[in-house]
Amino acid sequence: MMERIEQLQAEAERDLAAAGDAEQLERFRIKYLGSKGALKTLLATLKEVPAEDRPQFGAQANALRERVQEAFERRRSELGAAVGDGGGRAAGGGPMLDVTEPGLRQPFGRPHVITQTIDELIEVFGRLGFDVATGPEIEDEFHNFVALNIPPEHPARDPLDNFYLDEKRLLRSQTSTVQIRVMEKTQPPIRVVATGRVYRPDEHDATHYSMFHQIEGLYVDRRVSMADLKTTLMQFARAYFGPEAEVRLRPSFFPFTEPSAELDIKMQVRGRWDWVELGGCGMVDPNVFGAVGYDPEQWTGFAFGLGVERIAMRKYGIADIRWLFENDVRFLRQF
Ligand code: FA5
Repeated sequence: MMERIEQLQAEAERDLAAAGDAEQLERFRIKYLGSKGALKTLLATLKEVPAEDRPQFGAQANALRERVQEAFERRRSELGAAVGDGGGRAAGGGPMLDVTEPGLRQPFGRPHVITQTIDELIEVFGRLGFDVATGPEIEDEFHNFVALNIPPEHPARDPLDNFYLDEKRLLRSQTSTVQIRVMEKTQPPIRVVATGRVYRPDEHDATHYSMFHQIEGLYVDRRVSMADLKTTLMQFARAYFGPEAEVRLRPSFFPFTEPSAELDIKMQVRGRWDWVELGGCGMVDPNVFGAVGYDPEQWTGFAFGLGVERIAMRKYGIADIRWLFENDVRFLRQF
């Protein structure tokens, strides 16, 4: 048996040295290393070997196979022959390229449904003539409250109802801050929308979250009226939700608009159709114009601030705001 191993080694060395091209090399591979090759056959004879010699024979046969495999690979790289080893490696050890094989599909990401909604809203308001403005998420009391005619004793300024960072700065609780920032650096006429994140320590439920997005609108010109505000919001609702959507304006109060209203929409939350508040709106209060140095005798305007999550919930039939922020791709992939 041991002679058989030595004999096979000698034969393999001779054949390998004689293999001078890719074809001969492949023939060598099949003859010695293939699934029905000489080395497999040799190992298959193991059971005929007497039990006491079997471990030694097995070890020698395996060692031979390894030596032949190594010698084969050495020879193949010497020749640089264009033959594969069937394991995805080309001759010479480089990667084998099969141009007919289907490619690996990379999973594509997509914008979050809130990002998509914001893009759609900017597009709709763009058609109504509104530019886009931005402002910081970390704000000072002047822009979040003072300039918006919200006095120090107002409950909206309560530290428990806001995320204060220190004495003077907080995470903005509304995008109305951007109204002030835009008016500080521009003269009327103004027609802008601003979108972004706002923060409030509200308890989470089906329609409330502690971080959410708003879209703010500001229109300042001469002789702007409540009719312009109503027309703009109704046209927006019709264009975005479709003519069948039920919306209403309801009288309300905000320190920075007078008169003020809430925009409500009928929608399904947790299986029930009900009026849900989309946002506030109104005619810009003269005190706000005063805070930014506009003459309230000359300029008039309207403003609105709507909750983007609520808009997306109505548009896409999402019954719970919390689903938007759980990062469950099975949910998010639907949009
Ligand atoms: C405001 O934030 C005013 N700045 C809106 C405004 C702008 C009025 C311009 C007049 C002129 P309010 O606090 O009602 O208003 O919030 C507006 C909308 O944000 C709500 O109607 C709702 O759609 C959304 N919203 C408020 N709190 C939450 C919350 N915790 N989670 C999700 N959405 C919320």
